[in-house]
Amino acid sequence: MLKFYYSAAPNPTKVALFLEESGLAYEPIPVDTRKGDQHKPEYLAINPNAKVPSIVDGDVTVFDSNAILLYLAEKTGKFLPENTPKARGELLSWLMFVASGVGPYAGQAVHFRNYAPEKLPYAINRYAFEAQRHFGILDERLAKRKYMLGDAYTIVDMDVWGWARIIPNVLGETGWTKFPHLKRLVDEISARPAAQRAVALKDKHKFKTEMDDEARRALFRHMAEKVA
Ligand SMILES: N[C@@H](CCC(=O)N[C@@H](CS)C(=O)NCC(=O)O)C(=O)O
Repeated sequence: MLKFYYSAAPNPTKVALFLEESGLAYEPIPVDTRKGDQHKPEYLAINPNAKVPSIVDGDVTVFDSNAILLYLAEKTGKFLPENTPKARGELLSWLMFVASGVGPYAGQAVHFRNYAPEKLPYAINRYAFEAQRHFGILDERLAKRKYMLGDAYTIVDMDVWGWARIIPNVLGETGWTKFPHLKRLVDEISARPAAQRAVALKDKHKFKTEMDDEARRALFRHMAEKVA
């Protein structure tokens, strides 16, 4: 059975959404990143980047959430747009936009807002600004169409949902006010039974919740090494 290495964080949760939506049988395997499971040799053999999510599907290993979404969509033939060069161009563009823009900027915005040991106004504002700018681009697109690629719910919507559902963590409590169209999409997806199962998946295992020294050592390894 397909093995799904996960935690409760945004990138694994969007893959959990696909797995739940598609009905693929899978075994969820917890990777407790606050305990440092991502750095264990057995996990590094699956994902040398020491992050979640990853999947092992028979003799196929895939890591990085966007690669996994595309792999699973192509494997099942589900949640893809029509098979034309134009639609595929849009699919790849928006998947990469989320992978290289939305995810990294939102992640760093959360880091500097909530976890950095010093509150650095420059860093907080830079990442919040860029996260807000990326969410704004999604919102503008969703003002003109029901889903990211048009009339059909696809892996791009799942990808967007994974990060947009935590907008209050990224931009603060008033974060939603500027993105009514994105909020409409997130609310619609969050109400789906598959999304509720994806969010509840974390309760199948006990994940550490404390952000203590062990967690900081595992997640913020730069704190122990001066590079620049
Ligand atoms: N590009 C990767 C990023 C994965 C990533 O950053 N995962 C986070 C959770 S959302 C993680 O594993 N954090 C633990 C760590 O950084 O040690 C993807 O899209 O899957």
